[in-house]
Amino acid sequence: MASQIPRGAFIVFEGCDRSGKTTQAKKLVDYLNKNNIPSQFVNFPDRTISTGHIIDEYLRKKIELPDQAAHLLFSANRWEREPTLTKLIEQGITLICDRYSFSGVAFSAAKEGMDISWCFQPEKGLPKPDAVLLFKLNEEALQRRKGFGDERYEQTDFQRKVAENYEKLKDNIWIDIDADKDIDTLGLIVKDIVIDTIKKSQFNPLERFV
Ligand code: Z5A
Repeated sequence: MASQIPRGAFIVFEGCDRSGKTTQAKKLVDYLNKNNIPSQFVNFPDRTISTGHIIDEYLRKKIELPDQAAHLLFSANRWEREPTLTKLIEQGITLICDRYSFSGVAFSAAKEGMDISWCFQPEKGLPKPDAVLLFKLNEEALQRRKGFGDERYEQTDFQRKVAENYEKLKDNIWIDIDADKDIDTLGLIVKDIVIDTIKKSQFNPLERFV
């Protein structure tokens, strides 16, 4: 009788700008692979694929788009990657994903006139993560990090609204991470949560957003 192949976990890192998600996600993937847990770093927006080229121009303020069109483009960017992501997870590869649908909703709904439930609609059907680690940094700690760049959304007031929206999106798969810690200490905390999630999810079916 064929034994069931364990699937990879799908773990998302979310948080405001400069909260340290990318640093931790890449560090973690190195650690997992060195310890024979096959894993891959993925990030959204993926600026290397078709929809991502337009998103890159939009974020660098080279083009303007209506808020709704920009929102749908970010979602389309996830749908463009979806077949690859699903296949990797089924093959047993754990994905550590730097921003996902929750960024899509939290950032778009921080704009005037954008309804949070409308923003979630195009995400329905995409793979649902097994865990979402929310990197939280208070404003004082954030000021100590390197400054904002010139991209769209890199303003304190806007980031505050994004943080409020994250709170509205939380359910039982979310875990708050106090990101005001040095990189190595944070790495140990994140690693324990991720290993635990990989073990718990490996024989559960991958869920989808409904
Ligand atoms: N967006 C959207 O609107 N809709 C969507 O659907 C999606 C995204 C998916 C671009 O994202 C924008 O797109 C983003 C959301 C929006 N806008 N904003 N703001 P991106 O992926 O291109 O960029 P980002 O995610 O914003 O990167 P980031 O937030 O700037 O970085 P981070 O990943 O949180 O942090 P980091 O790069 O790991 O670290 C930042 C700095 O802090 C760096 O100098 C590190 O060396 C330092 N650092 C990291 N960790 C520490 C600790 N622990 N202590 C001290 N210093 C640290």
